[in-house]
Amino acid sequence: MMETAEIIRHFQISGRFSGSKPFGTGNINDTFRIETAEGKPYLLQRVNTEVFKKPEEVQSNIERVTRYLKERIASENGDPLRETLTPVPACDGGTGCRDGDGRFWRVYTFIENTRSCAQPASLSELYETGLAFGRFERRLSGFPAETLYETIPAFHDTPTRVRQLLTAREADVCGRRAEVLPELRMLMDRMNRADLFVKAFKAGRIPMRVVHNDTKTSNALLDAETGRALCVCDLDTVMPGFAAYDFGDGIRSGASQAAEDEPDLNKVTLSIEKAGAFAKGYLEETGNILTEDERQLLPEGVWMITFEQAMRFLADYLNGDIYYKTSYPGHNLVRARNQIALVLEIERREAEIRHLCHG
Ligand code: GN1
Ligand code: MG
Repeated sequence: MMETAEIIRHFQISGRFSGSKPFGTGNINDTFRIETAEGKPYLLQRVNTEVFKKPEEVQSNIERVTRYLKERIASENGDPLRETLTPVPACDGGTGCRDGDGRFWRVYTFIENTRSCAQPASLSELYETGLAFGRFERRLSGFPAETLYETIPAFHDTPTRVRQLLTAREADVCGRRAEVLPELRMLMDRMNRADLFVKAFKAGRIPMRVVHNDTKTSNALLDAETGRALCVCDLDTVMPGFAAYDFGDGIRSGASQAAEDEPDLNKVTLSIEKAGAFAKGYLEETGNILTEDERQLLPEGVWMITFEQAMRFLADYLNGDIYYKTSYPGHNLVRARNQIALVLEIERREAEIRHLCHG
């Protein structure tokens, strides 16, 4: 594609551009793998500026966090070039660049020989994915959280997500409300549970710490040869937050027996074994940094993040599919129904989920 060749010239890469192709499965940004002659491959991304209104602040967070991680990794005798992302400097300074249409681009070195949790995931893949996200939080536990920008306001503030769904319902800009009354009712019936973490924080029971905030299993890279945890990617939402959402999102995405847009709701069940494998990896890394209350509340994050995700998909459907990429009409509704089914499954398995962090 001509355009990516033009963009990549604005970054300090080695080698000459020789080709690009779309890469990955993200719902927000556009990603390309760039090949170079006499050089290494790169990862080029167009950051979605409807979602990230201030991409320069996103880049500032990523630069600082990856620099800090590289020091930690080196001090643990790890490989700073493979165990975290490496943003490539732009020719005009910083690590991002605007094109003539105001679109925002960035480049990373490409980490080769990786894969993420396959669908359906194996227990060892989930364990390694838990290790990867837990290690990320552990290595960042000394980073001053309050100095990071909030790249999406109220991102995992579940009460705000409730209000956003109510606003979408009232506005009903596409006339879709009538079609989703049962889904709205189901979610509204549960809105009094939404403030659990906000209340625990206000009461001083849990801290805000540097978290990843988008721990779906595809965002953890495993070494393709050894299958071991290697690196965490998709750092756009790294900011202060609650560990329980990271814990919960790993299980929401990795322990469901169906993809999050599977239309056959009979397939939407939770594997407690898989949830346990993720929890084991995550806790092995974070056991020493989490407070006792924080650890107690981790299992609640599984329900909370799934409830929140269901609301976000349904709100986007009501708003006319303006946030998530969709592949067909009704995609967001399929996703919302899938996540609602998963909330119900999590409620049925609540006792088993509570046990995940004990023993
Ligand atoms: C988006 O970018 P991606 O696909 O990893 C979203 C997450 C959702 C996820 C659901 C910035 O993540 O919050 O959990 O889709 N990211 C943002 O698949 O909204
Ligand atoms: Mg993302």
